[in-house]
Amino acid sequence: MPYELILLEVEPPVGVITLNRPAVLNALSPAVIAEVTAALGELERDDSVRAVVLTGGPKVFAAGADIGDMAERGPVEQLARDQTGRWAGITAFTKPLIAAVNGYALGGGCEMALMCDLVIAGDSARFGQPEINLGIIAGAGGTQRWPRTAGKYVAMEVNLGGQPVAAQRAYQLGVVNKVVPAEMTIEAAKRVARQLATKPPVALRLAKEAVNLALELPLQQGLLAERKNFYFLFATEDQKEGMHAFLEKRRAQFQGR
Ligand code: DAK
Repeated sequence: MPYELILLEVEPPVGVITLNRPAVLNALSPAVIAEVTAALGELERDDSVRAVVLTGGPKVFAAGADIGDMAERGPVEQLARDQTGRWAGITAFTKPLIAAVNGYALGGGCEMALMCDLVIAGDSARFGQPEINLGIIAGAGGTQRWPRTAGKYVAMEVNLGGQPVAAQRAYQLGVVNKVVPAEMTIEAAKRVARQLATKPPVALRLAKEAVNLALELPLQQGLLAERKNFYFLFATEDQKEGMHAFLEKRRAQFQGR
């Protein structure tokens, strides 16, 4: 499908989605989110792709939802547009999704990064929820994912104060996996993606699912879900391949079956 607001590249085994509205700092209009989730759908179905990088390019990740698009709307209109349903396409993606963040990741941009599985930040990255300055609050997870990631007090600072958190501090808070020089961010994220692409795809999917469930379920239910995924993997060819390769002292070749 042709895209107008994003770029989609497939360099098997890695897919790269780049937000592409530089004139408005990659502001996330509903059309952008629709393209991102359509691209993720394509990459989900493409067996040659085993991990995906989501980036805003070298200068900015995204300065949030499109304020021009929202300014005059009412609540019923907002509700009817089912933005939440569209954004859910990001968290529904089952392959590893790695955010490569340079510059501002604000509002919905920050929430988009927090929806990814790993975050590689350039040293120019700034993460924040400035919605408070617009008379609203975060609407795509900012009040929920910050406390689960960085704890209550940082979440309060970010959501009430509206000041962005710089890359290095975000790293210290555990909000990002790695900070690299800004010009290296996308390549560093691709490197992580290529490493993950060598892993068994079904196990990757079930590991991702189980870790995400940990944020939702009481411990015993989470452990049960983990155990079921663990047992299920003994039905895969990749489990046999992984264990035989270990015993035969060779590198495993995982097929995703
Ligand atoms: N929307 C629209 N345009 C934006 C924009 C945005 N979020 N951010 C920047 N721009 C535009 C600017 O208007 C400017 O356009 P021109 O004037 O050149 O035409 C251009 O991008 C360059 O921006 P600046 O001139 O402002 O650049 P600076 O370097 O001076 O400042 C900045 C960069 C990022 C600090 C500043 O642009 C800024 O504060 N931007 C707004 C940040 C913000 O408040 N973000 C939160 C938006 S609310 C939901 C899903 C998502 C959301 C809610 C619900 N559901 C699923 C229910 C998300 C909400 C939000 O993100």
